[in-house]
Amino acid sequence: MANRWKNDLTLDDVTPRQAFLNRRQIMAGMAGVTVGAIAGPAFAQELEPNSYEDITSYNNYYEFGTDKGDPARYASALTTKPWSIKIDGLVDRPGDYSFDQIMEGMTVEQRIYRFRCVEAWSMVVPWDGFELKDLLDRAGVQSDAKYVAFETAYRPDEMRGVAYPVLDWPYREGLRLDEAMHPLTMMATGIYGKTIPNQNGAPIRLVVPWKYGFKSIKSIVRITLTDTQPKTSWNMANAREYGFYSNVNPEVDHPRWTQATERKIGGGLFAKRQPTLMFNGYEKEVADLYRDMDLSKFI
Ligand SMILES: Nc1nc2c(c(=O)[nH]1)N[C@H]1C(S)=C(S)[C@@H](COP(=O)(O)O)O[C@H]1N2
Ligand SMILES: [Mo]
Repeated sequence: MANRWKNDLTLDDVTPRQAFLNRRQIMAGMAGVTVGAIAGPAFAQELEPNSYEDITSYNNYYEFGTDKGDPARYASALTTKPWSIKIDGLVDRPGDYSFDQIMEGMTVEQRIYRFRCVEAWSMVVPWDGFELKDLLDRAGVQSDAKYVAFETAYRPDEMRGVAYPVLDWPYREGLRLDEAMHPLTMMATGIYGKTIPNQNGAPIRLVVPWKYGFKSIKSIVRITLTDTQPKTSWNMANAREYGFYSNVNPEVDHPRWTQATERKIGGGLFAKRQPTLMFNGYEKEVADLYRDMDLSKFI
C-alpha cells in the first residue's frame, strides 16, 4: 500500500523539494503543521498531540456502539481489505475505485490538527493522509456540482451497533463543494504514521478540522457529487441541534450545553477546560468561505 512505504520515509523523500517547500509554507499559514511545528501567532494553544492510546481508545463510531470504549472493543470485526469507494454523481469519471487505486500517486503527509467533538471534548491528532481535493480532481468534478455527499459502510454482520436505530444508517455526511476542495480538508489513512485503526475509521475517513467531529465521517464507501444539499445523519436525527454546516463556534451554544469551552482528553481529572476557538482555530483559513452567512442561523 502506498501509505505503508511512505510512512517509512520523511516528507522530504516523497515530495519533490519545491513542492515540499511550497506546501510547508502553506501549512505554516494554516494551523495544520507538517514537518517541524510552526506555531502561528494567532494560536495561543499549543498543538500538543494526544497520545496514541487516547486517540484510539476514546471514540465515537456508533455503528459499533455508543460507549466511548465500544469502537476499540468491537470495530476489529470490520473487514477493511479489500476496500473500495464508489465515486458517482456529477463527475466525469464515475466508478468503483479500489483503495490501492485511490492511494496510487497520492502524496501522504502528516498533519497535526485540532479535533473538536460537538459534545465539547477535544483532542489533537497527527493524521496521515492526503487532500480530498486531489481525489475529487481525479474523478473530475463537473461544473454543476455544488455539494459532496459521503456514506459509511453499512454491514450488519460486522457492525453490532447498526442493530439499533440510533441513527438512520448508513451514516451519511456532506460538505459544500468549496469546503470539500479546501486545502485543510483531508482524507486520513493513518495516525502517528501507522495505518488508521478500525475504531478511527479504517481504512479511509474524512477529516474537516474546523467543523464538529461528526462531520468527519469514517470508513467511507461512497462519495457522490450533487447539485442539492445532501441529507446527513445527525441533521436528520435532530436538525435543531446538528446543523448541516456545524462549524466549530464558541458563540453559538448547543441547545443543551455551552460550546464556549472544551475538555481536552488526556488532561486528567483536574484539567481545566480550555476556550473553544472560532472555527476550531482555523478562522484565518476558512472564515472567507462563510463571509456572507449569518453563522447563528446557518449552524
Ligand atoms: N461512520 C461514522 N463516522 C463518524 C461517527 C460515527 O458514529 N460513525 N462519529 C463521528 C463523531 S461524533 C466524532 S466526534 C468522530 C470521532 O472520531 P474519532 O473516534 O477518530 O476521534 O467521528 C465521527 N465520524
Ligand atoms: Mo462527535
